Amino acid sequence: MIERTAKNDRPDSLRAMNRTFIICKPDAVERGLVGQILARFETKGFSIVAAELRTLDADTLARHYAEHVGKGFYNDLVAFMSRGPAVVAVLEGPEGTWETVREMMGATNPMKSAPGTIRGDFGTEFTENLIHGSDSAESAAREIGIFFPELAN
Ligand code: RTP
Ligand code: MG
Repeated sequence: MIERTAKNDRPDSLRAMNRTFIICKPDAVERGLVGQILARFETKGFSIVAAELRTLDADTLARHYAEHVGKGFYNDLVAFMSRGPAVVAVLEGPEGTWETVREMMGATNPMKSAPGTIRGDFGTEFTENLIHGSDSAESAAREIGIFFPELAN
């Protein structure tokens, strides 16, 4: 027999779930904004299935930001991302959660991010833009594998 949950009245086995990976970057930790950032995702209805305060090293960042290695901003990005602890986390919600998380983050440049988004409400700096979120289902799987290998499929 399949159990139904009060929350959605659908069998859990039939409900397509999606996990995505986020980082509350070191500026978010320094500024004491992690609680507010995570609260937005929880209020939206996403679940935190893993979260840890972690200082990221250059090797891990090179894997995570492989697409940016060698770009003009890369050294500044690594210096920023490794200068203090970040909060790495995995969020779970319905299919397409990664995309909604990206919408809630706002555009990469906080000066161009819409009000109501995390970057739009909390930031002004291009590199120090508070939050990372996976940019596709494939990226989410890859990044969860880097940071939380115990959760990888
Ligand atoms: P993220 O990967 O961190 O979620 O950000 P994103 O997709 O919105 O932007 P992406 O193009 O992947 O860039 C990664 C991070 O590098 C920094 N950056 N600085 N100064 C610059 O020109 C520049 N360009 C990118 C930002 O921290 C950006 O989030
Ligand atoms: Mg990106």
